[in-house]
Amino acid sequence: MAELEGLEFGKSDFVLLDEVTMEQFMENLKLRFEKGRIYTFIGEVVVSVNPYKQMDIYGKETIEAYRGRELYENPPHLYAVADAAYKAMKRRAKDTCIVISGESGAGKTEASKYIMQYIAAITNPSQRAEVESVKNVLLKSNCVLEAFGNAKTNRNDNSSRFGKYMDINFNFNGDPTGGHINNYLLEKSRVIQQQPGERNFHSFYQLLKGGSEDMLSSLHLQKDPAAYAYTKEGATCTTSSNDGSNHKAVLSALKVIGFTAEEIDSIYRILGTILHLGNLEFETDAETVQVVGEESVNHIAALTRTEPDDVNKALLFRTVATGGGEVIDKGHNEQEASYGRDAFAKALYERLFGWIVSRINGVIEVKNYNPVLHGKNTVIGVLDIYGFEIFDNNSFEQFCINYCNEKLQQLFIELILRQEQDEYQREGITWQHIDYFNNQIIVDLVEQPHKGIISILDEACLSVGKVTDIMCLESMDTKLGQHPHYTSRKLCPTDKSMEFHRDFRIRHYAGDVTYSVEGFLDKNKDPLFQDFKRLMYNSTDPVLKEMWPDGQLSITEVTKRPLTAATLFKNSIISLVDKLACKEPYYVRCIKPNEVKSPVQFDDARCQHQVAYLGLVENVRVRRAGFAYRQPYARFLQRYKMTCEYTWPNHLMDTDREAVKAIIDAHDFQDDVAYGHAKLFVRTPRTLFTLEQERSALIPILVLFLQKVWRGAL
Ligand code: AD9
Ligand code: MG
Repeated sequence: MAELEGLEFGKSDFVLLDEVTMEQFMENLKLRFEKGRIYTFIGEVVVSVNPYKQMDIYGKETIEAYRGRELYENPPHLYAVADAAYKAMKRRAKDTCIVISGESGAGKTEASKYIMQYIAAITNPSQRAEVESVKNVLLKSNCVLEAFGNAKTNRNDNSSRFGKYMDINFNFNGDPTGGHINNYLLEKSRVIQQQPGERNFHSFYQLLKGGSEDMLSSLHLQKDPAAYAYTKEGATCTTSSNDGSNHKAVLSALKVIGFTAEEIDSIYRILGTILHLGNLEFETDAETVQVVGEESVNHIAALTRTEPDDVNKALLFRTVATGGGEVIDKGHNEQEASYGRDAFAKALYERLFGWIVSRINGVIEVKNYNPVLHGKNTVIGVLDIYGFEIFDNNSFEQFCINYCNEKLQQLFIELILRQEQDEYQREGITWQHIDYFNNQIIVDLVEQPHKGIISILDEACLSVGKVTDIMCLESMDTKLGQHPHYTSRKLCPTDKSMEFHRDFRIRHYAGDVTYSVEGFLDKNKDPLFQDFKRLMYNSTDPVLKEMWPDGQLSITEVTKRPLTAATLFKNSIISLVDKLACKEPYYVRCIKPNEVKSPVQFDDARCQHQVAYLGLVENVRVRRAGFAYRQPYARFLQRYKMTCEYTWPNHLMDTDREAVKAIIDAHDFQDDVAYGHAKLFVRTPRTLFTLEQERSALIPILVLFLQKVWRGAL
């Protein structure tokens, strides 16, 4: 067992602070960070500070120390939470989930990987081949998804540009039998444009820098990312990872997962297509728009297994149905053609990513599971989703990401703060109410039907006639002007930090964010000409065809207005929250110690801001005012009755509650517990720890005793 920490490392659980104040919380967090203790508990919640250096705390020995142990037996660690979630799942057949939150660069993705590694390490002791293969695919999928879904941003060299929720399924033995990945809102605008100093998705640079000569020449690509419009911005960025070796790792992971050689070939041909698309330009000659560079069109046709003439036509024309039911080809102007090209490139990448995820899901989905034969199939979900984002320029993507964080905060409030307080009331336990900010009002501001921002955006997108971003902003001003969490420059003319006719601001739970409305409607509508879809559907490459089933519709059949991007996102987040809400939640709250990726700097103001908006001090108050552990009387009695002479083997009292009281009194634990209507509430871990130890010591003696009874020796 790992040694419990000495006092020089601060308090390993914030619940043990002398006084629950922000000052003491920050002092403890800083002291622990400086002493290399990056994890601290708040009861069952782990607070993690990104160490920005490799730590020797994830090895086999540490895994063994946490395996099967109670939370309070070891120093705080991700493994303790992973083990708690696993135990709840295995012992009590509960579906559990581990929600990892924090802002960009705070360490969520790294934490999710350590958690998965831990679960993989402690399961399948008998090394059954089919379970090993599931584990392998689950672990390898990370490498592939990071290559295609992560990118270097100014805040994080390996920033996840999509949200990920992974369910791991377990059989009655507690071994993984499969899983399912849900991905949320890939930031596809990055495919065509990046902020200064940022890169496109890793996959492009990995291909260019790590692809073999043969591969690159078959894709008609040269090695230099500066040669391509879509990767030029990031060509000179330095990153901590090695694109070349990562490319090899991704290729090998794809093979291990089960992608066929043809599929892998299709994936890289799609990446090549996107790079060639980015280099296409258009010119107008005698009022006719043409593509500059026939060669690129030929490459695109060859890589997508289509005809050059068809590629050319899709780039330059749009099929439209006239009012009279006639179908005509309408030529683009240069601007429309460039817009179409970029929309096509984004859609190609987005569908590729979605297809990769569904292909992985096909491999890991639980097959032939018979609950009668195999027992209940339980699940641990791991959520690693983009954290709250504030950039200099915040657009539609930040709006969606921050809305998602509002929803998750709401779930946290629901599950940890409100439910806890409600339960004390229900159980008749004396309880002092703790105030916390309930962000439901901001969630409503965004998602309320008819009134919320998403509804107003959708209305603008779906209305007939040209509605501009500015008109939409005016509509928001009119409808939301009175809302305490909404403002715009027009509503607050003196506020020079916003621009007239462009910016609006939301007072989020995590701070104020000013969004520029420019491009909102277009990103929300997310249009793609049907001609591109048809082009891809008619490809002779079965993989591409599979990605574009909607391409089989002719223009006259495409009448239904598709759901907007914001509504699709909202629906997916609501369903995610539903999925999480029905599981027993475990939380990892990640904190980014500084903006410069330094392993030694603890920026007090930045950290305090995060602690404040994550609601951690309130979390400690609720936890401390209350009781960290609770158990129905019958279950408590069943487990610990052997530790007390009045209850073993059976008690003679009127109720289980009285019997439980007898156990508590016999151990002198009265001050640490409270008696609810149906449950016993325990304040600190020490009580349970002592009972557990006594129980473990008694079990072998009892077994011996019972064996003798059976043999008639007694
Ligand atoms: V984002 O919202 O996807 O932009 P994350 O996921 O919160 O963000 P990530 O896990 O990618 O952040 O961590 C950022 C970097 O911090 C990693 O690339 C590591 O270099 C570093 N990091 C994070 N956690 C650890 C750790 N436990 N040990 C060592 C770490 N380094
Ligand atoms: Mg991440």
